[in-house]
Amino acid sequence: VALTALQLFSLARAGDVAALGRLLSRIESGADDLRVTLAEIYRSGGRAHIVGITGVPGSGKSSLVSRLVQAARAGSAKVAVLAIDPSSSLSGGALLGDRTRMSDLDAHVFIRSMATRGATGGLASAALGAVDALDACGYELVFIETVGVGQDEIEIAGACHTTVVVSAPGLGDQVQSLKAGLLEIADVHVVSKCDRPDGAHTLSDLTALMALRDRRGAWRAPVIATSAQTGQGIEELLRALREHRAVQRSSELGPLRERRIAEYRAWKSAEELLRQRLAAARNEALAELVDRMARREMDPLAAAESLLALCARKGA
Ligand SMILES: Nc1nc2c(ncn2[C@@H]2O[C@H](COP(=O)(O)OP(=O)(O)OP(=O)(O)O)[C@@H](O)[C@H]2O)c(=O)[nH]1
Ligand SMILES: [Mg+2]
Repeated sequence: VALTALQLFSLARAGDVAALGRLLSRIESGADDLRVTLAEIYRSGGRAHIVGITGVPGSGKSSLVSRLVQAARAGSAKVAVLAIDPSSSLSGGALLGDRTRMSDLDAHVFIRSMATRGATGGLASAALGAVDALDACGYELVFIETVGVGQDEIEIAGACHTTVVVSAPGLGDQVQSLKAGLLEIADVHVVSKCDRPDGAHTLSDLTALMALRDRRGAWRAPVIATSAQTGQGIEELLRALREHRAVQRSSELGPLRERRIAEYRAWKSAEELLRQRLAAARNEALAELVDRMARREMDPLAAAESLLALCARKGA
């Protein structure tokens, strides 16, 4: 018997990890019966600390997260990782299997990768919906790893309580994350792979760059040197994440961030809804509109207005 999304959610909340996995698959594929469940999930969330980890390809994000998970688990938190994997749309199944087996080792760690662009094309909503589900299921610390390339991926990392931007030595230009426009969104900077001899150079470049920005206020983004190989800086990073959350909780930064995230999500959802409805309206009415335009009986803007009017009717 196929379980409904709501049933899967109840099971997942009660600790059924397989049910949680199936629920996330449905969220990823944008299943039809999700509406009520997603609303219920959103209502029951709000306790987890959501941490976005981003950086250019190969900067060491996954290795760092794996260390962070170990360190956080030692402090006995329930930890989840959602990796937004740009390549896994091709190799999805296999990769997912691997990740699931990794987390089988520890019942309090849940690791999952999500392929870029599921059926509905709404990457941000699917990813953040999945994070809501992890939050509602009692994971206290949730990491989202996204590659810092592409608008959605960067925005997702920014739509978290704490955003970590990973820079690494040896990837060409001194600080590639600067070029990628990532440094702006960092609450915490990491220079990874500091076991490498060229790590010191990247570290001093980034520190110099950050010193130029005199950001006043309750929080100033620290620069932390780490190595996934030796474990250097991992505890310090974990402390910085917790400190950032504590500062948010005791200042205006917390409510401000919550509102910023909520605004982004409402906007993103509206965009996705509109895109879906436009696609439906297009199937229904575009052929006729195009004919009329071809005969010059209708102009492009009037055609657009007709399509939008059809969308509005669908929403009603
Ligand atoms: N020397 C050294 N190498 C590292 C360290 N962390 C990661 N690497 C290497 O850097 C490469 C990329 O590491 P990943 O952790 O997969 O990096 P990523 O940012 O998750 O990569 P993508 O998800 O593909 O963007 C691998 O070859 C790692 O072995 C480190 O602390 N020290
Ligand atoms: Mg990775």
